[in-house]
Amino acid sequence: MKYEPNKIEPKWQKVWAKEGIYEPDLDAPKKPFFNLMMFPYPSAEGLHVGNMYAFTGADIYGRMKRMQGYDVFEPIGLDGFGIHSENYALKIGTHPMDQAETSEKRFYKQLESIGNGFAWNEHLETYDPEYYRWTQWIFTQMWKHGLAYRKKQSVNWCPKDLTVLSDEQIEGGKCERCGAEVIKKELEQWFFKITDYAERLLKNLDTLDWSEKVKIAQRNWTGKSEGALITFKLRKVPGQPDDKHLVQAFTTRPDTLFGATFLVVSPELAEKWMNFGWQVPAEVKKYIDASLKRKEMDRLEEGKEKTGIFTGVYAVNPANKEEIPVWVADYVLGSYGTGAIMAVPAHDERDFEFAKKFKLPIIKVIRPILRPESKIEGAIGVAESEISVEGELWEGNGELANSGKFNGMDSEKAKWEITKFVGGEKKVQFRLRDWLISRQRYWGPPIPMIHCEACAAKGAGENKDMPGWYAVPETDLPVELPRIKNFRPTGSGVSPLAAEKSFYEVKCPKCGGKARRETDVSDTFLDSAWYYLRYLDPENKKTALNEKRVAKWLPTKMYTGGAEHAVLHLLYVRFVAMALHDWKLVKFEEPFKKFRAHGLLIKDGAKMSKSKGNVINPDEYIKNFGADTLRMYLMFLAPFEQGGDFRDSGVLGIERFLKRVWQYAEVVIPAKAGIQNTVSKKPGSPVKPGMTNRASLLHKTIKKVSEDIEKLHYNTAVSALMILLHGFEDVGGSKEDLEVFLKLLAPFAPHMTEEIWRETLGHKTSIHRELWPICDEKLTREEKFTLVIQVNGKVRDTIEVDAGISEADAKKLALSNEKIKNLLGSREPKKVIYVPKKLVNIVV
Ligand code: ANZ
Ligand code: ZN
Repeated sequence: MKYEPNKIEPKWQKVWAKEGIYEPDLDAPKKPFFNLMMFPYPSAEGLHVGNMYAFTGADIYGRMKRMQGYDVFEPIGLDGFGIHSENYALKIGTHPMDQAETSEKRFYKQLESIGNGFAWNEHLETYDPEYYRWTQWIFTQMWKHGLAYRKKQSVNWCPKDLTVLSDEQIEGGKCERCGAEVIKKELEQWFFKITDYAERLLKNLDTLDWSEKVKIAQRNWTGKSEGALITFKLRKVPGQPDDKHLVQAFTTRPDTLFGATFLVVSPELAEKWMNFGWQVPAEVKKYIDASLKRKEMDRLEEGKEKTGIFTGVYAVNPANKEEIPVWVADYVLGSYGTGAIMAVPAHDERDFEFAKKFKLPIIKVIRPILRPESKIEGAIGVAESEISVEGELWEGNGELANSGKFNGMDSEKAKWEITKFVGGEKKVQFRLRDWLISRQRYWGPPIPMIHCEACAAKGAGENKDMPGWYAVPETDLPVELPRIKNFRPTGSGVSPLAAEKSFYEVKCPKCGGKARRETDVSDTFLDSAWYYLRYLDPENKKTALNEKRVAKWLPTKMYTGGAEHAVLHLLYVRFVAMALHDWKLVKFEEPFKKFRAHGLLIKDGAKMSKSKGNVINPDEYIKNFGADTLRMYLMFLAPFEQGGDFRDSGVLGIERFLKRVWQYAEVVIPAKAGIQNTVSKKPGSPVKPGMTNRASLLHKTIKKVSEDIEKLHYNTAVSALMILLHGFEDVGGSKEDLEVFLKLLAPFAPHMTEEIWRETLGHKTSIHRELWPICDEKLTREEKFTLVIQVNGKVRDTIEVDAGISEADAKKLALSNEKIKNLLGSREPKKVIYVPKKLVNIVV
């Protein structure tokens, strides 16, 4: 029979679904293993091979775990709300609701074809009102717990997508999605107070088994700095006290305060001062206005020439009472710290550049301490330090100079002494900002809030800081997204829903008067911040999550997804879990014990992506080669966490391999009848030396494949299987050997192995329900070698040892050898030398 994946694959997909082999008992799992993978957003033409790469890699891991006796739960769904899907609908001129239906069919059909062990019964879609009812419920809980608030803010605005963007959605000052230049806009927005959780989000990272680069990205994003707030008095006219106005600066180096020779305020803070009535000189206003048009992100660009302007205002350095000029410059950010800095040009590079350009005074207040050893040893050490002393900029610690009574003090100590001296306060500052949750778009869950003017006027409401606002009562959820004709974003800062009277005109839940429904929708990242919980009971009509199942299955044992979500999704999802934990709905704080980021697929040297137009559609390959071949090919490229370069020639190589597997198994057919148990060697194929030990090769392969899958080194697992097949072809193998081989291959080529397992070998149940082969360690050891033992270079004995013996063990064996012990007597060895695979020489 010919290998025909097009026939085999759909056949087994149906059988698996019918038999429910990927549907664990969610209520009573014995060994639960939640194998989560990031669900796709079905925006464009369909699943692309990059998605498939991610899902296959995650699936192989899950398949091995299933065979290792775990109840593996591997759900899938669609992250179908949001701007990706909406833009696509706009582009092709359909309604997002219709498009969602089309995409869903298409995606699910494709996802079925890739051969993953998905638990299809638990699929979910974020745009399903039964799902987003609970997304809205989570919003109302955030509100009730004081974690949701509304505030006017200057936000990042994409003039092309006509929407607000969070900082995370901007790359180099451009909209991450469409590449348009991001501008600033003042809007009323909803926020979640993720900053309340900054410390925990940071601290818990240490407990997580996650890809290191993702943890680093989260640490940087959260950006904890310990420093101080120092207050400066402002003076409009030099020498004339006018102590009504103050400005605070956040600094991580209060020890350098005596060297603060000017202050710099951000354009944002300067604008606020103008709003409070600061009569600003015309050129200064011009500078501020121009700076505000630029995005913060771009202002930080390295190597960018510093710009700024003197405000005409002075401040008093509280340490030495010197009057120092106040400048406004765009290298200071409005959104960090207090939006103002004390500039210490002698010890901060940015300030140094600025001072040089604008000829501002530079006073050194920290001297590097000469290390004692460099004083003794002379030349090199001293020279190194001298350079730093003489150099113009010293950013390190040291001892204080030019700092009055603090001279000579260690700078670390001086930090807090000086803070105290000037009445400053210690301050921990995070880079993390609150989560901007509202979007002025159509395709998302309406934010479930109602505003009543009458109540607001009376100061009534659920939150005293935000009178007039009410959460939609739970019984009224979901607030269904109406099907409207004009769903196109308006660009005026309001959602298209704001034009739908029938949508926004509601009664006040409190006074029954005329009120207005919020017309913004929530950020897609809220949809994906809790989907893993819903998978466990997606049809639940009573509660967002099934607490019993959640307790059994979570945290997930594995989560796989793209590193590009390192700071977006992965931080939000952790935050929501912590909040749910605090509301006593889940026991864990961290939803994912283990997270692994897969690499990216490259095509012709560029990341495969829709915007680059180099996307490969897996359908074609599945049609021509079968999903098994494509799966294996993708996994063969490189370690899964590294990604790889997609090439057609590689696909052909894997196809040949699977055809050989097929061919080889066909020879075993007689074994099925029980006539013959051993496959005869192919006539004419030479027996390679080293292949004679069949059992050893087999067990080494079991060990290698198991360990490699555990490490997600799928490429080398595949190589090991190739070597084993060679071994079989050369020296033959028993039916049992073939079965072991098929089990090891099953996670990679689930259809073909099932076909051979059931049809050719006649098993009644699925190979995917078989137990994973266990290797016999004894058989995996390498041969022995003769270890020579020498004393002072003379051979005294030889012993047989395992080839893989460690240096420590070899030395131990040599020293405990009876002959050697007698020879040495009471003499202590001075040195023991080991030459791998050869000898141990004991020097006495
Ligand atoms: C004086 C000083 C002296 C500083 C010195 C550094 C070195 P991290 O570690 O990132 O928290 N800074 C504070 N607010 C800022 C803002 N809104 N925009 C730009 N820079 C700001 O950095 C904290 C340091 O960054 C602060 O400490 C401040 O400069 C600057 F030798 O104050 B430092
Ligand atoms: Zn009211």
